Amino acid sequence: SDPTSMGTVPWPPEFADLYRARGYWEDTAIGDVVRAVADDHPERVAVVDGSMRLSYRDLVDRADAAAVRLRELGLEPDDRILVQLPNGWEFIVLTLACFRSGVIPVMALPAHRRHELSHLAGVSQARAIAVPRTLRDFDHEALALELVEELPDLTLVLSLDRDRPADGERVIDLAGLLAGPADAAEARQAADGMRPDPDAPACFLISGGTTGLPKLITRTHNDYVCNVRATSATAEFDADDVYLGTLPVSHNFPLGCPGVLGALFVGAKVVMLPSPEPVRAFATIEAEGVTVAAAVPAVAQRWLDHQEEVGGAQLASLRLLQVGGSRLPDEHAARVRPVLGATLQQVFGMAEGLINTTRVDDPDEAIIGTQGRPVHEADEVRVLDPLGKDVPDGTPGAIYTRGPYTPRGYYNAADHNTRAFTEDGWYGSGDIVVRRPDGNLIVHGRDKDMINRGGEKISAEEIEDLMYRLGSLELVAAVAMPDAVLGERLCVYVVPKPGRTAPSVEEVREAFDERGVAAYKFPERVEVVADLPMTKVGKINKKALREDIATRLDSST
Ligand code: J2J
Repeated sequence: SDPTSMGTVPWPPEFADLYRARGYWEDTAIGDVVRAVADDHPERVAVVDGSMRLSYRDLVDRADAAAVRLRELGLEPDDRILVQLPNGWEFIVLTLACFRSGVIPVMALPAHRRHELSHLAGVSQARAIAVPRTLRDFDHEALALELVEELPDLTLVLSLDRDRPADGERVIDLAGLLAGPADAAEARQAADGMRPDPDAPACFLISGGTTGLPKLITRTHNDYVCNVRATSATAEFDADDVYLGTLPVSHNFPLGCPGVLGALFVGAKVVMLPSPEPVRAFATIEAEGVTVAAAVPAVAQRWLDHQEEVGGAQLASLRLLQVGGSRLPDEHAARVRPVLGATLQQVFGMAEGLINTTRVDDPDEAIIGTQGRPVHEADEVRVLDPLGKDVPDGTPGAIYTRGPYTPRGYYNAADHNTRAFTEDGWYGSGDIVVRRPDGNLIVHGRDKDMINRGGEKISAEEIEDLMYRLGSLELVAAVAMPDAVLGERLCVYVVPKPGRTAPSVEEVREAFDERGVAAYKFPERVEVVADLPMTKVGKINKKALREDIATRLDSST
């Protein structure tokens, strides 16, 4: 039958029936949730982005008009559109238009380049790509047009230029597509007629996984609505909240945990910022009365330092700071309430599903020292030893999970699914956790070959493949090196081929840039060695290398 159901692993019927019977799955499309809020509060402000302010009515009317225009461009339900837009109102309207029309957005990052985009477009069989015309001196439109030449399914480029209409010949003007409707009632009726099946994919999120190139995670309307509602409950979101969207909004965390969608589900206001830089972020928090913001630990740390430096009451309205994506050191966690005057919510989540959070009224000890517990009563969590036996509370083990918003497989990845999921559908994230008797989890480490660079995930295997293509290397190992700001940075150990010299870190970075690799994946240190330590089973001993680089960094400071 259709390609989506072929590539997607459904929940077994007994689980689907249970989730539906209990009301965890509401059988409502995401677009209808927001439509209903807009009908109740049409005049409320939904989205603020610089001088642009969209009421709920404006927002849903624009989304409906855009849904109709997507259809007029020939995009059908289940067609994929690669979305690579910065944090702005346009991202929200386009995403809602997709949710209304059944066109599936593939959530790329602004930092992605040719290497990532061609992979994502290829795996998702994307028919369209939406980009800013240029951003930070990079010509996204030109790259998108090159990809159209190379990829048979990809035919449409939607280009966003806020200042002037994009050149209509080769590209579609995204600003025009997102303009309001000529006739709002007509657009709404047309969009209502496109309503997708709530069990169909709403969007494709990108895995921060461990194998070569990223996998796509299919999130259905039913599961994502459940995800948003459950995280909204633990963040205690309501209509008076003002959410600051400052992390790249195509990430699961700011998109739906509860994030932008959580705010729109309760009639709250979303404020979009292109960067979390503290001077502008603090001014925006003050001006818009922001109550909830989400940050990765590196951003939280910058905000803490900035507030200590400048003092003042700019953050008076901020009640909750969510921090997740990588481990927040306890000493910074302890500073959040005294310095920022906001409650900390630690968030240990994954685009694959399961979200854990501390609760607003938890004791400080739990808020500071744990990464929280599952947000939904139907989340199942097991902590297992290497033989697959449950470990007692207090003992580290690998986390496995199932639940109403944790899909049972990656998109079109049968082989990989057999490794990432158990036979009875438990997803193993590769995190090593300790569960306390009170249910709270502490992320203790991980058993996956990934570098977590300030919340951006880098697959070691992907980096090693890119390094081998340089041609001069016999052996390569990508490992995390400790960093005070980002937690981890990327270091590569290399053994040159006989008679060859190893490339310098500058040469490696240049080569990665030429291949069109996202800059956050550029190695930051190259260690040239004569050989690499091996484990007993003949694999490169990465643990030894991580310890080695930590010692080298220590002794050089
Ligand atoms: C330690 N490691 C963490 C934390 C994620 C909310 C928050 C984060 C993500 C996310 C997300 C961590 N402490 N607090 O999607 O909705 C690491 C773990 C995990 C991986 C998932 C959300 N929070 N991590 O980070 O899909 O290793 O999602 O398995 O990008 O990040 O990465 P990702």
